[in-house]
Amino acid sequence: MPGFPGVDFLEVDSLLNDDERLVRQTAREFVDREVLPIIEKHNREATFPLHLVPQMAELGFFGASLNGYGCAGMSNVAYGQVMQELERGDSGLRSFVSVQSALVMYPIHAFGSPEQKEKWLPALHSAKAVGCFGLTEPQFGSNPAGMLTRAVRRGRSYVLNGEKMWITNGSRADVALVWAKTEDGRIRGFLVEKNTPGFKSWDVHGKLSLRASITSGLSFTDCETPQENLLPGVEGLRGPLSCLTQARYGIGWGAIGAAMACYQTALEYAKTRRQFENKPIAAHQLVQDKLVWMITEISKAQLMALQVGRLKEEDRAAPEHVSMLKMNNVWMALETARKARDILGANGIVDDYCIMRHMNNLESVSTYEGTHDIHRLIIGEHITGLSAFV
Ligand code: TGC
Ligand code: FAD
Repeated sequence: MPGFPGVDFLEVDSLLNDDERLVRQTAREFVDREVLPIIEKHNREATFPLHLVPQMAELGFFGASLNGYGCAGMSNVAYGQVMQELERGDSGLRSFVSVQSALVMYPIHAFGSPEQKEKWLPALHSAKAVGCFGLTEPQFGSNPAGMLTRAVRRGRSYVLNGEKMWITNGSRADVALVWAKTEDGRIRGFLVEKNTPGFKSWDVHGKLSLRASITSGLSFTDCETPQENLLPGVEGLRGPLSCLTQARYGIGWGAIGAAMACYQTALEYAKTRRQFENKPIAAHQLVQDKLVWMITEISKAQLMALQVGRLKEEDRAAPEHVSMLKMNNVWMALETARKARDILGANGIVDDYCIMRHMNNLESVSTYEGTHDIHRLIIGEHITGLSAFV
């Protein structure tokens, strides 16, 4: 079967360098060869394809934009290309890499002690260990500042009590980065290892979105964590939010991949499906209108992702730039999926085609890492100087 040809109306490829194109091609072939043949089965059975994890490690996808500790040190744009291709396969696959890279490896790299870095970064990079990121709680999602999880100092340990919810890879993780308030009310990060007494996890079942991804709850009951497991380099909400800035950037690229898959599927279908006068539906004006909307929005999304990526490489990407990228590109992908589903008519609702799976996944992607509206308000605060949150 021929591989994915790409969607590149504005020749955005010409703005990439050779390394970036090579990384993208590697990720593209991996997805065509290893992911697409098996993903619908995993989605149907609500299982994550764990056997792909060592292969992704081998390809250097974990912590790909970090330097040292065996990491690939690739450019932010090359990393974005990987995220795009993985999400063209499935948002669950991109989620796995996002969490491991941006939400667990990045904070250890940026805020960890030398011992924490030595212990965890090579293991996470090679996927000998899997990590998760526990910020959201049952009562506090968009407003993590309200978190109830507490860490109280006892001798050379911290004792954690509380609950985290909707945690990607929570039950699979060897280490959970848990954000909790200490006695002074400051938010701190703790590396809680699997099998620590008092730490439990369970899986969320019945998901109609991100089915090929593990989503868990975590609970901490008098869970004693050595003080060496506290991330020393950051205090306050700035800690978790700076990790989110990294992960939201990856989602901004990933969403383009999901949109590309839906567009390509709808285009091929519209050229062969015939209705009225034996014309292909692609010849009907309203169908063309939908396809043109998609390719235009995908092209704009590519340019936005590339520009934020280039700013990031110069250390000039602000959180509000990343918010616009995440907000716009996920919305664009969701609208693309809805229009593509419409073009396939009844065939659009079955899993012989990827569209409905992407559409359902994108509902979660629109919610996690800051909902669409939270990102509107972050940008709104930036341009007006007035916060809608207080
Ligand atoms: P606010 O007062 O605005 O800020 C508190 C401190 O944080 C700093 N800050 C940031 N730092 C780095 N990056 C950012 N994006 C930052 N945004 C803010 C800020 O400068 C301040 O620092 P300091 O030193 O002055 O204390 O905080 P707020 O309480 O008003 O909250 C603002 C708000 C609503 C935007 C924030 O809470 C937010 O982003 N909420 C959304 C929560 C969210 O995104 N949760 C995601 C959970 S993880 C997840 O979904 C993983 S999905 C994984 C997958 O499967 O892919
Ligand atoms: P709420 O905060 O209750 O929001 C509900 C609605 O109210 C939304 O429409 C929101 O936009 C709106 N709203 C809230 N506040 C305002 C406001 N001030 N103004 C206007 N509208 C507002 N979390 C983690 O910590 N780690 C993970 O690994 C992780 N993985 C996830 C995986 C999946 C599949 C999902 C679905 C979620 C995951 N999350 C994770 C949680 C995710 O980050 C939260 O669901 C998200 O932050 C939203 O929180 P909430 O669901 O509590 O919604």
